[in-house]
Amino acid sequence: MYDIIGDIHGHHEALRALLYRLGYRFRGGAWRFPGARRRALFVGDFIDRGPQIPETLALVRGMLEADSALAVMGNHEYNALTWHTPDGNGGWLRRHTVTHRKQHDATLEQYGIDSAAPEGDRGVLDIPSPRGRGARRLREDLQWLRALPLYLETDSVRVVHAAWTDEAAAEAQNSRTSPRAGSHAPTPLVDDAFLHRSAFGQYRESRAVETLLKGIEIALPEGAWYLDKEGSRRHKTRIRWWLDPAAPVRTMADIAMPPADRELGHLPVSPRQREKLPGYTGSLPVFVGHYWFTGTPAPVAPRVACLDYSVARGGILCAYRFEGDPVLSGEHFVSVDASGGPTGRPHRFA
Ligand SMILES: [Mn+2]
Repeated sequence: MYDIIGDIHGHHEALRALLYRLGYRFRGGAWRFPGARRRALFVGDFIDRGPQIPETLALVRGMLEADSALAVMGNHEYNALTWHTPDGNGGWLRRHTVTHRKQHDATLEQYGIDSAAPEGDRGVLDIPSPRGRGARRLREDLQWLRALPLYLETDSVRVVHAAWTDEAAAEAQNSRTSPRAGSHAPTPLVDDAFLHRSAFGQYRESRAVETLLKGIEIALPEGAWYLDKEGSRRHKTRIRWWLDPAAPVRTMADIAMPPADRELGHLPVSPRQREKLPGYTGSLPVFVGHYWFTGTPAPVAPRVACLDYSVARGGILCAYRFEGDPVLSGEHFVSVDASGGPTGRPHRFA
């Protein structure tokens, strides 16, 4: 069975403490569960924002190689891959804007790359051997991250960074990113062709990445907007895609994610906006990260749980001890704070 672990964002100490609390131990060069009876399953977003990004990647990679963990890609890994990949026209698949740079800065800095220097304003994936040890190490780590699937499905559970729809999963599967449950693919799944197609809106690779890694958004009514955490004006909002479309939805407060649910909560939801709400009717539980939740961890639907509780913003690093539960329970969340200290109710381990 699996211990599904939320967004880490470079919080290596918290990750070690959480693994320890879950019963994993460092043996033979990697963290493992005694007797290999359980495996960790990571929802992605290992990099950016936090203090020990290279160390976090080394730990996760060690577990994947020891077969004591599985992982899917988060939007931060995908964004890093596109940031560092040339677009063929003198730019990059992810534009090097101030906002994008700010999101990726902690990673660049910890790999010793000064992104403000002209030399640093380059991708490490465009040349086989970039100058500087840090740049070479980042290149090597990004090459490894490309092997992460966009989602995973085992016979008991589904894991995806942001949102599950059957359609998006099928679109990812038609491309070369088809996941193989129970294995870590040895070859890059997110290859150059995939990256290029996914960076432009009209391809199924792009639709798959948007839904699976970034979530589902709806356009706000004409003229409505809010400021996001980076101070940019936003005319769209992420929605709680897992909500039952048959349940009553009246206003943005019912369907939008923060901060739009608060700031624009009074706005009505049109039938057209409502159609964008897929709900989740699958029989396997789905675990996601991505949403910067706060408060006490709990499932968001009978078979959907978010494990991102904002460790990189003063919150906690959260896991779910999955025992094959057909309906998820608040009792199965296990967490630590950013310094690795235990939080919440004590968990009794079998
Ligand atoms: Mn994310």
